Amino acid sequence: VALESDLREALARDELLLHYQPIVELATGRIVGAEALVRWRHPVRGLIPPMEFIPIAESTGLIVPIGRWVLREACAQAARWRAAGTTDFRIAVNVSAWQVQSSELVADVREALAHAGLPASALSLEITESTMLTDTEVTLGRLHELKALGVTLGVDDFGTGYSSLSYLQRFPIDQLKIDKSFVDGLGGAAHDPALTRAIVAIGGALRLPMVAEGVERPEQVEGLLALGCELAQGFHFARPMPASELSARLAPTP
Ligand code: G
Ligand code: G
Ligand code: MN
Ligand code: NA
Repeated sequence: VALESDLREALARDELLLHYQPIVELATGRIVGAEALVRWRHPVRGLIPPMEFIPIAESTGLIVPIGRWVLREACAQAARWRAAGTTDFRIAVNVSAWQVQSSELVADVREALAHAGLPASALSLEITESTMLTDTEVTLGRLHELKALGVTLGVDDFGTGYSSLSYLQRFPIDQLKIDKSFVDGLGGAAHDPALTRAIVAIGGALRLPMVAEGVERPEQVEGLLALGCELAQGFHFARPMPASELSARLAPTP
């Protein structure tokens, strides 16, 4: 309860911040984008990870203003990186099921893009597979509204939803983010890559670009390339980091 009232003040007190985890083109190693990941610098408890406060934000409705701030901040930063020379840089922002249910999401996305001067094609919204499987009428309508803005829609944690894949054909999806649990199965004698191969094959069959999540070992890079996956993120490349650190690692778009 204490944390909840603190969270109400966190935005006004400027206590939220974003870290950015690079998204890398596997064939070249070049950073072509990043996923924005929110953190809360609590005055007493220190840095609080999203797993601990996003659920509170959702149950209190604070996710709407917090999500609005995340979109604004991430789009503004992406526009700066593009202006500095990484002209094809793309930013991925997580959007929870609660945000998709909110009628304010579409206007918030539109305003964040306009305020930053960022083209919609440079923004990818990550929507978890479980969101796709709930409240499908509202979800379907919302995703079409977002799609109409020109943003990329990506399925986060792809492969973990297991109950139905039919949403892939009904929803206007542009990209799949392969869940870490499947990437773990690549490289190393103890692992069986059969499931990973099957998951990547689904993306291939639907002609959807794929981003592998949670790449931790060099052998996984080879395995993903062999399967036809072109983009990845994970500790093997870089951990989530402050904007200033990512600035130092970016190269101009060739
Ligand atoms: O690094 P990590 O602990 O940052 O992130 C944990 C999870 O928190 C991510 O899987 C993501 O789903 C969620 N998350 C991170 N940032 C955001 C955000 O800005 N909005 C929402 N809704 N979820 C986020
Ligand atoms: O659910 P979402 O995909 O948005 O989760 C991103 C989360 O995964 C963040 O908490 C991030 O810190 C974490 N993460 C990113 N790369 C790796 C990795 O290589 N290994 C592990 N264990 N976690 C990772
Ligand atoms: Mn994500
Ligand atoms: Na994920």
